[in-house]
Amino acid sequence: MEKTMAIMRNNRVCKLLGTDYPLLQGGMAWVANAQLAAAVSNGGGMGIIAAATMPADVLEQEIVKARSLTDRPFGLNIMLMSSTASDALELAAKYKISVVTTGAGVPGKVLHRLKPLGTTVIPVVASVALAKRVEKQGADAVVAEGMEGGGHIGELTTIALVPQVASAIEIPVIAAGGIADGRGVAAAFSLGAEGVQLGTRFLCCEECTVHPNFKREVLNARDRSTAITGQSTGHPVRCLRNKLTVEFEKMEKLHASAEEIERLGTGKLRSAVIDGDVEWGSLMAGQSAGMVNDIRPAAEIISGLFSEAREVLKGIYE
Ligand code: TUI
Repeated sequence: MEKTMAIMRNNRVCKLLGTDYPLLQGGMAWVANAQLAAAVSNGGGMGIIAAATMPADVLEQEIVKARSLTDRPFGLNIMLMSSTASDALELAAKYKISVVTTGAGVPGKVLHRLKPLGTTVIPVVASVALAKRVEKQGADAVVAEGMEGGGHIGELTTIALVPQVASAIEIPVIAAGGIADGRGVAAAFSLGAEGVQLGTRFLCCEECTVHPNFKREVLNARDRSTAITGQSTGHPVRCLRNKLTVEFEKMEKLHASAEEIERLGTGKLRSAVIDGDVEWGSLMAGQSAGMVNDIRPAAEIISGLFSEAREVLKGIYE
């Protein structure tokens, strides 16, 4: 690793996370398990286990497994809309997880419970208002996630959100949404971010256990391969287009009830990730899927992102 890279020297995110690179892996539900988190942490980033809807005993096993796979710190993502969020919170406390990210909601409870224990808490935000609120509540940094990202998303794009959040708060901002290569990393730093979070790129790393059919769909994706569904229910989700997203679109056009629409989505992420059902499963992925064209080890992806970012930034100023 080149220790002299300017964006890593005295970088507040590296210091906060205790990592070589200012990079977090996205907390992808059903995907971000111990194996992926350990691979990212071993590669010099911050690997994250997604608690998502995991029952407490399964999550506990993943935490123990990750500890056996890496000596480096790893984190836990708590999806605030999940019914198992409070179990995940207690496990984060029990295992003294060093870094906790939150998503899809307002993380007041998480901050209140974990800050006194010394946990580094990094909420994912999709607005300036929430960024300011969590800073006041003691958050250590925020991930500002644009709607280019996969899964549950907000309204603003990364290019509009990140600089507005960076101007509004003092704590470090980590950019997410649409970043999958060194050009995206360079852009994020230009927008005022001091770190990046990537999800979709890590779907196609060697250590990711997502079903090979899902990986193939990401590799085959183009610029317009994703769609947003669930806007009418207030829970917009970005996925790769397939029979499921077409059915969602039909139902939303017919003004189906929120319950009917939510019912159509139930269990579909699991069937995509575990069973490899690429027709009717929920292929949550971001717009950067069109840039993901190979399957490489996580460590190689991470070092490549930052060496490419360096070349991009050097090239612009030469
Ligand atoms: O959380 C995510 N992405 C996710 S969670 C997830 S699990 C899932 N499974 C089945 C169906 C739906 C979801 C899949 N993808 N990203 C972090 C994120 N958080 N993006 C946007 C937000 C967000 C949005 C609004 C955070 C806070 C928020 O606050 C609302 C408010 O009142 O300000």
